[in-house]
Amino acid sequence: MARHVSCDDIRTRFSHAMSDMYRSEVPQYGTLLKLVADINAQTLYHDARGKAALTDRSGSEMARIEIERHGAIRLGKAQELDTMRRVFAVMGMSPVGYYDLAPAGMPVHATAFRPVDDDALALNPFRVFTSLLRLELIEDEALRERAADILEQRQIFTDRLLSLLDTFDEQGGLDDDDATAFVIEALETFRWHSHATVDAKTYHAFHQAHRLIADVVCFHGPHINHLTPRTLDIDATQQAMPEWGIAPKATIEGPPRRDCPILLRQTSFKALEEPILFPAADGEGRGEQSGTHTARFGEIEQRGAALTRRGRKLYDELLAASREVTHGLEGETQQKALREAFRDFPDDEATLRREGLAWFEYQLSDGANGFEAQSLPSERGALVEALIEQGVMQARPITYEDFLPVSAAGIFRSNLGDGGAQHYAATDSRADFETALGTTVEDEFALYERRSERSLTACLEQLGLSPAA
Ligand code: OOG
Ligand code: NI
Repeated sequence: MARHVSCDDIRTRFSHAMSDMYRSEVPQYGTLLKLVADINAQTLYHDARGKAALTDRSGSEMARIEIERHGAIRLGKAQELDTMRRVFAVMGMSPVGYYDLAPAGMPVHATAFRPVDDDALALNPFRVFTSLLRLELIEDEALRERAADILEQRQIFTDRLLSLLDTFDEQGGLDDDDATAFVIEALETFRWHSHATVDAKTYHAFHQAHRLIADVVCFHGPHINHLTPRTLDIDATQQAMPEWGIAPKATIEGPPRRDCPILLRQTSFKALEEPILFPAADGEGRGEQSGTHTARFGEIEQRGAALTRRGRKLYDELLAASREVTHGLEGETQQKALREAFRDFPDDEATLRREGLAWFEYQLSDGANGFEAQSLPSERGALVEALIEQGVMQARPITYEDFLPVSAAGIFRSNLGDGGAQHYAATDSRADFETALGTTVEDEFALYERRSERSLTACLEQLGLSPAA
């Protein structure tokens, strides 16, 4: 039997193909890639911050940074999400985390498909933030039913892709020809279609209810709406954007700039107003009507350390509290107020580790033999600190691989324009999402914890110390 191509390989082929497609569809994305490459090179050259911005200064993260991207799509119905899960499974990507955007006024909930194993992440951490429209949040009953009917009729996957998914499930993999076909066919689902599937009147009715609804319901498929490269210095990139002819949104989402970067900082450039065509009402293709649609944009991100539940709680609290002082501020003034609001969040690695605020992974130092086992404490935390102090073991922060709901809402909003958001009552819809998905989403905290534990256990075993404690 022909050999199977690894899921990691298929993911990398696909992410390159997607990046090429998006660059030709949205030329500003190509400009953004150049700018980010430029800033990253400069940052690494001037060292300190650049290397500090990569949690793994030893190399594997340096290697992945150039190809690292995340994208986003918005799906319309449960069946689409379920099949999309199978598509991403072929690329070694699993659903991680649940993001409810309703409290932020977006009628969607979401997960992030991404690789979860250390090796796969090191090779290519390609992620896709995948939202599902919540039709039940459309208040007008007639409009809600209309949306459901339209979505019911569409098929966003090609027949060939569906049969390749069956092949993958039956054979447990794809051979080289099938993998090539898979990439080509899967790409079709993410392609932009300038023809709307509904007439202008219907489009405007959905648009009126919520711009997001029009974006999801009125097209042939869930066009990829942005692809995001990872920058090592988001402040410098944001600042340079206008010189490169790119207009960024006014504020950077997420935590402030720090010596030890945490979580995720993001900013985007405004969605383009693109020409679209509405089918003629006479059904004969005569008298197509032209219009415009804004959906696709560009974004950059800077990633820092993953936080523990405790660290995340502190982050969420400080962020919520910061609202009062940052409200209405923009640019550097906003960032300054945000930094001030975060001054109680420790900003050195040792404190983040000792206080259990961020996740770390461990490795033995070169020539880590000469340590004094007798004088070591038995309590786990004290043992870790003693080994680090003796220079036997090193700790480094684990990179945050996920998203932030408040930031995501800010990114959505910046593309929908003012007045895009609405008020939706908070409901617990995670179970509905998982039913549509056909599985439960993985808990991101558990993934980081496992990674940290695994690395520590390996170190202790190599030192002949009992990993239990
Ligand atoms: C997704 C926005 C969320 C991020 O980086 O937080 C996102 C969307 O607009 O569909 O991509
Ligand atoms: Ni994004």
